[in-house]
Amino acid sequence: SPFPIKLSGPVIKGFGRGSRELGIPTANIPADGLKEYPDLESGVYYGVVALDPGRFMYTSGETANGDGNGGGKKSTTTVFPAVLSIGFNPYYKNTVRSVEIHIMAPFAPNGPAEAESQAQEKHFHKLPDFYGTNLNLLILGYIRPEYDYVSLEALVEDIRVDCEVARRSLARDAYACYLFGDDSSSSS
Ligand code: ADP
Ligand code: RBF
Ligand code: MG
Repeated sequence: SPFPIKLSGPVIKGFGRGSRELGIPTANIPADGLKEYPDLESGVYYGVVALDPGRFMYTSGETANGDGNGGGKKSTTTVFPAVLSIGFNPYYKNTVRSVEIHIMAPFAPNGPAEAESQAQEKHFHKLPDFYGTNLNLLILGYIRPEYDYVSLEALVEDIRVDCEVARRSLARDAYACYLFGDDSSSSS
């Protein structure tokens, strides 16, 4: 597996459509970093995002495999679950390749059960703007190719499903070290 794949860069202006047309903000970073991965295909991926330290800190109650009974350790982190698209957005027929990341709400502190109910959420997460901030992305898995769509609604519905797939995938124990930190492995 080629994962994890590391990409980073300053958050730049995109096409201005994410929030306005789709109601799904996406942080765009320069596509230059893809040069190091010439075989990486266009498509939709999931992963984790770290923003500059101090931005959007939140406290997670426990590790992902905690039992919800308070036995887990608390940690403060700026790491968020994310879905992203790499490619030409066939629905919009872009001529330049873009890397666009939608940051999802942090995982609930009470582990998989709550993560599962979060997966049902319909609304996309909105943070205060952070243009210019450095964004570090770790791509952990592939979801699907990019498609063209008959309507904007169909595109938005698929992105909602992508978020569910990402949440479910990232809830796996093997990813806890990326999302919550892990003393026994280096996650930085
Ligand atoms: P652009 O076309 O310039 O990328 P968008 O409408 O896609 O504009 O909005 C993206 C911007 O919104 C990001 O650069 C970031 O500053 C902000 N933003 C707010 N919430 C999120 C989120 N959950 N995920 C990604 N970006 C977000
Ligand atoms: N655009 C497409 O044209 N086809 C897609 O299949 C597609 N999938 C996406 C999946 C995710 C998770 C995200 C965040 C975006 C996707 N987009 C896709 C990009 C979308 O068109 C883009 O974010 C908006 O046009 C704003 O630039
Ligand atoms: Mg965007």
